[in-house]
Amino acid sequence: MEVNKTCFHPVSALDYIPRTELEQLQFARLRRIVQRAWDKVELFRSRMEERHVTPDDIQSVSDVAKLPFTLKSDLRDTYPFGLFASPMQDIVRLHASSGTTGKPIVVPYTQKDLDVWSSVLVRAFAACGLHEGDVVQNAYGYGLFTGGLGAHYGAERLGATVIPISGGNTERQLMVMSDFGVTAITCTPTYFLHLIDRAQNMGIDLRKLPLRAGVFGAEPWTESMRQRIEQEAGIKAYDVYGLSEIIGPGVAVECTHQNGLHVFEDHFYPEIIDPETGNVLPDGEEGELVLTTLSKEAMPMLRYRTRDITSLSTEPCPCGRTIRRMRRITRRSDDMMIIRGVNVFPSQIESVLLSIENTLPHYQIILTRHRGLDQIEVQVEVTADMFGDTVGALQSLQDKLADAIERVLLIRVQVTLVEPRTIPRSEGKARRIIDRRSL
Ligand code: DLL
Repeated sequence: MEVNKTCFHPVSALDYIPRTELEQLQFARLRRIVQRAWDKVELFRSRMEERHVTPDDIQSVSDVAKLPFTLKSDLRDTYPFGLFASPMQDIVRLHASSGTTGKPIVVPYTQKDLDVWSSVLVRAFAACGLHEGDVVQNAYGYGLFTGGLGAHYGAERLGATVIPISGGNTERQLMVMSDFGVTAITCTPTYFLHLIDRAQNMGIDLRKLPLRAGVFGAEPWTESMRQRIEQEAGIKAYDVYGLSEIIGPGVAVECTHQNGLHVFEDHFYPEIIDPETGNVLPDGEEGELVLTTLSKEAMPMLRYRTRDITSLSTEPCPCGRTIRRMRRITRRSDDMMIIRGVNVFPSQIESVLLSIENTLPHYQIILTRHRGLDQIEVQVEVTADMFGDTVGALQSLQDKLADAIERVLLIRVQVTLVEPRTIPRSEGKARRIIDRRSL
């Protein structure tokens, strides 16, 4: 296949590597990482011993399936440094992410890990059509969250001019965007929607600015959100995926064809499993994404269960990249709500809301329990002019939404229409579900 290298950066060559060579590289790296995990991390060694597996049992890439899974709870149970495979003097950076309890999980990097991280982000940005000379407004949060510093070093290494503005202070974001010749932005998709909102309020037309691309991730978003962003800001919106336990942003990214995220498989080996049985599923089937780091020194991860639901595709992409693609992640195996016995995913509600006119992409799902019965209320912002309309118009929109949601979820929900900007905004990930059922 003809390789379209219009957005090519030298490190991107690995994106186009023939698959047989890729597999050899993956195999060599897998053997090394399994040996490292065995030698340096007590938990990995004991888990492997329980399964009667040693590093010598890894004779091909598919032997990864012989290895035990690693769970978020393993990081919690070994908090803070129990899974580290490098001594502290070799660790040059620590980040952290929320755990399942009060304590965060801690992720370490050696200098080489940081180099790998920047290199995958260079490949990610290049895949989105960014290049040397771009002016990148990095509105991911700086700090323990991996988004800010991760994207920062990647964009710098790409040769872009980076504006390390971090999240928040929306008016200043818009001033910088208007005055500094910003050509690309990185932040969560919901925060960008908020920027669009505020820009409209301040009379700024984002479509008239040089801004041409956004690299959005850190939370699930939908095709309808992409359409709104692209139309209202006049940019191309790309999806970037990652997680702290593996490296941070830069595990997978869309190319300019916007049809699935290419996984940087030479560093992160993906598998899809059935979340119930743990069995590996073939490419094309939907299940839980499991990732094994192939080069991480400070904290190798063996078969980390991400809880993110997706599928892998080996279909060739018109961009010519040989690395596999994963479908965008719209749900996790653990954000499922069970409401009156029915499984409900917030992304299902979101796509209904966005498909109906006069709604804004800001909503919250509030779960309560009344006399043993789960109640679900969906609060959604609607355009300001709806409130200037008759009560009848509001009522009919409310009914229309409730009907549309019922058709998808098979349960009746209470829909409450609220005025624009009443739902609390987040500078990072939007808080979509408020579960008051246990109170
Ligand atoms: O969110 C890393 C990141 C930063 C990714 C900036 C992209 C951009 P964590 O805080 O550890 O790391 O959260 C990881 O967020 O398991 C997914 O459930 C979710 N997530 C991340 N990116 C996406 C995405 C960062 N593009 C968790 N689509 C992951 C859907 C995403 N979900």
